Amino acid sequence: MDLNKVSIIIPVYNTEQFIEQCVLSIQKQTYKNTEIVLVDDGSDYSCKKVLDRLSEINQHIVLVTLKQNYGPGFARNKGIEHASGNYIYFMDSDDYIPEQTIEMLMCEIKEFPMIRGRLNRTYLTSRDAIIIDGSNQVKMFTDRKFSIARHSTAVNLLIRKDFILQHNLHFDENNRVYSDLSFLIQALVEVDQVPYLKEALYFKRLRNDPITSPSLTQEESAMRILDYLSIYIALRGDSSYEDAYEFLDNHLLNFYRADIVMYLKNENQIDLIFDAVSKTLAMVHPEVLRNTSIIAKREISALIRGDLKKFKKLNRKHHFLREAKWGASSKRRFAYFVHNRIFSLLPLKKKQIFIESFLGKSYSDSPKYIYEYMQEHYPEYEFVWCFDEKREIPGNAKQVVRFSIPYFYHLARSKYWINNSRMPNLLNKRKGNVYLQTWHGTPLKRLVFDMDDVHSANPKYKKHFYEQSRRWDYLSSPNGYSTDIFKRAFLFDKEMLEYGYPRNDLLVNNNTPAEVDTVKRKLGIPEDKKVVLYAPTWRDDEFFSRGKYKFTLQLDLDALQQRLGDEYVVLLRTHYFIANALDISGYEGFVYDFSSYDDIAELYLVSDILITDYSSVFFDYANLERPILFFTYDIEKYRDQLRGFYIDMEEELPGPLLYTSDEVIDAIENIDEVQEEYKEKYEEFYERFCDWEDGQASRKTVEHVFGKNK
Ligand code: C2G
Repeated sequence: MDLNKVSIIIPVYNTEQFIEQCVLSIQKQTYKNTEIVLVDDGSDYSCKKVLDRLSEINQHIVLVTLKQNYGPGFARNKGIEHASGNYIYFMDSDDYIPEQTIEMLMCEIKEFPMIRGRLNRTYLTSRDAIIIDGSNQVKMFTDRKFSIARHSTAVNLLIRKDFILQHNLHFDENNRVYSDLSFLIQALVEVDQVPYLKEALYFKRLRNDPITSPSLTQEESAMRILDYLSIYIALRGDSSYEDAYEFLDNHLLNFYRADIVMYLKNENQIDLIFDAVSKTLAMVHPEVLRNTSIIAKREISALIRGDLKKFKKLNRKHHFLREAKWGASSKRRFAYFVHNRIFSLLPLKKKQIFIESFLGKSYSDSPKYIYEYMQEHYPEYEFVWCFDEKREIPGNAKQVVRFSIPYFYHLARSKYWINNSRMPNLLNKRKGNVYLQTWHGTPLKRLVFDMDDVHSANPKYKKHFYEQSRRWDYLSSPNGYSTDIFKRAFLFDKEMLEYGYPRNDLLVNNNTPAEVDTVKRKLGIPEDKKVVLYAPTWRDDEFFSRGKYKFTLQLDLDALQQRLGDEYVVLLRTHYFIANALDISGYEGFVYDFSSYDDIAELYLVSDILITDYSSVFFDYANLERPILFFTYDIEKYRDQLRGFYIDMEEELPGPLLYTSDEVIDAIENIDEVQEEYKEKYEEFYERFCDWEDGQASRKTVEHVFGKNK
């Protein structure tokens, strides 16, 4: 018999998106004597197909198929029955391990019945091993051995099979989310100590999309809480686990503080779990309860007594106190607290509009054009503009600085919100508030729920986006193509305003030589030179910190100046997320940096040629029917790793893809030929994306939301 074989047990339920990577990470292990027991727990056809294919090509896979979905506890028990190795190792099907994990654990298990490695939570699809300190020091858990069960998961645990059989260890088959806890407690009461090796890593995937594809523990439901309570009751009521009682009691109290309290914040949910929580807490040893805070003690005592009325009263008061405590911890939090708890109680101002563009960074985009239209035609409305600093703008709007107390005050009191990007997720939307979301571009790059991995600085992007977009009442769409994508990628099902973009009215109404000259003078650029505008987008993986992205200029300004300087000037315009300034010293009179200029629409108007990459700017610029070049030096990375696109860049764009500065310059020198070559594609593109723009989008949008003005 092969004494050193490790059977890796993986229950699988509809994780076709992740399972291949999980298996691949096992194939790459430096420890080769393994078998993979995949237990298909009643998955759908598409996942079954992946499992069949995997087991066909890998002779180390044992595929066990269950007729229906029994849950991970049953599946893991079945896996143990089918395992032929002397050692068992547990994984979840959406996780993966670095190459040396199994080898390290096998090296250090020695005579112990089991050994545990470290969990590392990640939002990413692939990560390299993190070398911790390289010393491979085993830590022995003796008095605190139960803390091995702290995360309620058996993954990254290597355990002898004969130990499992000898003690009849099994996973709870009735519990969907917390079945591992029973297995771990049964195992831990049988040993005096457990070795732990922090170098033996395991990557536990946090799903970046807890909305459409939550993992079991991401489900926010009464069911998950009731599952937890039932496993606690089963274990705590069994005298063979007496050694674990103190650990279990503390575990329950932590669960109470982290999960139950949050769930009960919504008062409508109290009745759903009150009795179960009450019964469970009554089992906790009074000595353990003594260590909790006064707030928790009071609540728990009402719960244990089953006094629902008292509990509801305390719950309300305590949530207020918890929020106040949170609010006292920083200036910004205090402002949120005051907004949600105080300003939101004041009456709504029915004719007040709170308006913002690009996170308060500029006076621009559709909000600007809606504002200017309403200034003229709807004078009875009052506006509060939000900026990051005070600005000169037309009209008589109030101005507030983003995140200041007046900002929160006016947000709470304005009946209407108009915004082209996102509002902070900690804000409560009031009953009666009407939110017009104008968004800021026809999508080329995949958006929110159409994205797989999220590489940007905020890994909770999808969840936050979902919560924020639930507040939108109206969404502007520039074309039919965008309507379809917005519905799907934003999970938006309220009113779509299909009138084109208010921000593009200028391009339709003011595209005359006289207007162009006026804007050129305003910008301070030569009227006798042609203009090239370079407006690239941002890169998700290049950032200093959240919201502060980096951009490195790849255009060779020397070469551009040498070959084009007599005829052209270049306007540089980085995306509003870009935090670093570009160095253009030495190019005065040829290169102009308009990165912090308010409104890009005015830059479009004066430009003879646009160069961009994956930015939505070209969809708008195409309204002018002028030439567009795509400087896509990093297209492979951008398309294949970072975002992925909705349209086929090679086939459908109205201009050429260029990869070097020389190619860009050649194209500009031969711009007439380029235009001729792309004529047909440009026409098709224009029809598909610019068709709705008739210069009336501001009016139509405003009339839809605010009604026609008599
Ligand atoms: N923008 C700009 N200057 C740039 C790039 C963009 O002023 N150099 C403005 C344009 O109005 C553009 C908008 O910001 O349409 C959005 O920029 P994108 O580069 O397309 O990137 P992003 O902000 O990620 O939005 O559906 C659209 C997508 O969400 C893209």
